[in-house]
Amino acid sequence: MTNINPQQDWWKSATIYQIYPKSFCDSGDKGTGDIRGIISKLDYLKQLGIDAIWLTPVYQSPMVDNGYDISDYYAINPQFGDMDDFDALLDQAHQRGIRIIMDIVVNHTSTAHQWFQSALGDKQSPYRDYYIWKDPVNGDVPNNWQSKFGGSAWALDSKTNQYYLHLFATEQADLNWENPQVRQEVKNIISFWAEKGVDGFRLDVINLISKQQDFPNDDVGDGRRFYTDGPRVHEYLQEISQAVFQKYGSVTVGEMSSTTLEHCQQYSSLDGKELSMVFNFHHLKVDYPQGEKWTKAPFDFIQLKQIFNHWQTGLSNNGWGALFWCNHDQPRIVSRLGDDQNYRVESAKMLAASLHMMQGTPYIYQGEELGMTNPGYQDITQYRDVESTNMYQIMVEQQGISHGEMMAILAQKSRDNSRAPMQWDSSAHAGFTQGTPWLEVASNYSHINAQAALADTNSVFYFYKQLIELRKQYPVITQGSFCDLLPLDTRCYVYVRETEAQQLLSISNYYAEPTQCQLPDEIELEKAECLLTNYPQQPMLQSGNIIELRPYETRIILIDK
Ligand code: TEU
Repeated sequence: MTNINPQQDWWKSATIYQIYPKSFCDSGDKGTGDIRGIISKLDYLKQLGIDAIWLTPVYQSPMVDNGYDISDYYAINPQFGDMDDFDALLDQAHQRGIRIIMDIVVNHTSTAHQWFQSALGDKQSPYRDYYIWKDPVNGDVPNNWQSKFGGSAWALDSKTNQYYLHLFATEQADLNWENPQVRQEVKNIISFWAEKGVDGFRLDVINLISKQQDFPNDDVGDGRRFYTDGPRVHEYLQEISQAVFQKYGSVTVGEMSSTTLEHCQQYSSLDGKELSMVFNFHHLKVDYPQGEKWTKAPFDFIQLKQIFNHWQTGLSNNGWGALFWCNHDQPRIVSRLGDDQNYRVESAKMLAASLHMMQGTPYIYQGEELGMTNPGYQDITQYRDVESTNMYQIMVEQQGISHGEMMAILAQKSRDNSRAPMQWDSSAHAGFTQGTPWLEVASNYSHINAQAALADTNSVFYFYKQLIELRKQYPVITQGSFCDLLPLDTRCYVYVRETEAQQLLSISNYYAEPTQCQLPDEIELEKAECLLTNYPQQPMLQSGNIIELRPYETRIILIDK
């Protein structure tokens, strides 16, 4: 059991809602969402019951990577509004008891940032050492590290004949954290937003900030082992945390790419020296065969359970994890692990319940609470994401994958699957904009939308609302121990959370076929109370400790000891 101080650790019984502003709500006819649009939907979010909003980047940016390429950390992108709009959002959210978490992207800046502009082509610039520069090796790139968006991670500055490192797009240059001035800039940026009253920070790819300084060639991989959870990363996080996060009492969540449990125990250790909690992505790679994202593949259910079990038990009493299925980089979960055609509502609810009863802080990505699906784009011109368009070019034009095959892969894996505009109602463009949306709305918006969900007491929306309430009501969800009761079951995920007073069972059928599962004898089902299920009728009869489950059925069961 985990001991929790509710005042200090408000985020341990909280649920956080992620907004991707460009796709959330356009207050006018630009075709892109904005801050005024978000303000107009705060009452909707209040009704859902969330505690905080994680706002993905709204800073000044050329938008090559939709705001993850920042050119001014102290200004709002005019596409989203201005600083007055931002202050109004903060104020309006706070008035409703909703906290605001800002996205901080400091592994890299946009190449349009004035630091980079000054550094480019000038070895004497005071900002040259803010970035990572290397001489060519044998007239070529310094090493074979690959960009996460495809191709080499190095780009040439022809004027000085040196390469700069970019782990993401060419327009996202990695900062040199070895330079103490860079770390001071980061502290200044975060302090500026904390002073404004922002409640917390989500730190983009923060476990990539410390690179192994000899920059070796990688003869077995793409280079990530030389900069992931790197040599000085914990030292840097402690430095920032002490100077800023601890001073302002900010909640923090680090996005940890390709990390390990051991590192995450330290990043989120309970002494609060580094961060409040961590995102890891291992459970979202169960449909990447041999680690390969760009293939079409079913998911590995047993592996999914093993990964959750490993992290649930490993972080218990040692750290704190974020619980999530969806974000702006991931396809929609109901299309990915559920059945978005025949059992959309049932499977969306099952996936939600199966995740939300774990220990950690749940994150809901905009539209997930409506059971929104992948949009099913069929033409390459419908895609906007730099990663998708790069990969299309690399795989079709350079590697010879057929256009049809690549379109099928993108329909399953592209980040644009989650970036399709939020579906508010059945009016034109789903009520997202009065103009032409920057990315096409999914055609199912006429029946999958917020207005329809609010009018239907059995909707996915109200199911999420109940999950959020249960977390506040039952300490066993935040504090209980975790045990997978049937790790080898090939259809059901059945785990128990336990405190001295209570047991909470989460029982889910992950498939479209009816099934049954046999619970261990020590689970006393006679005393059980069903707190939530996704079928409106009474649960099916059970004899002994056998539970019959309908397609994608889920049950949350409480047993008072
Ligand atoms: O993403 C980090 C990241 O590595 C992935 O989620 C990435 O999008 C995926 O591996 C590609 O297959 C963060 C942001 O969430 C993402 O939107 C940014 O593009 C990226 O950092 C760079 O800032």
